[in-house]
Amino acid sequence: MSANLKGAMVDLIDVFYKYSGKEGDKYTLTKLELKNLLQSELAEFLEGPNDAHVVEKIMRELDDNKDGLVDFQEFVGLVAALTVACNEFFMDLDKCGNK
Ligand SMILES: [Ca+2]
Repeated sequence: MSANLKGAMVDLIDVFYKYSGKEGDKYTLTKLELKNLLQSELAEFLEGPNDAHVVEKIMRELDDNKDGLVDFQEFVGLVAALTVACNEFFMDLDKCGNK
């Protein structure tokens, strides 16, 4: 797998619009669209993504401007937080000499 930042950025945009275009405004995620995205793309990162309360909680945390929708900027906040968490996880592994 080749890694490049530009490709990762394009992928991030592609993934967002793949889900945001399903219903309502195609530039924002509704709660249902967010739920589908979390279940399909990030199930292994999230505890109980099938749980309605979990989706509700994530939605509330992401929805900075409180309009009941998650726009791309709000979505990127989630991805950045998860990426930082992943990085810390791998740095810990490194410390343990498991890498
Ligand atoms: Ca919003």
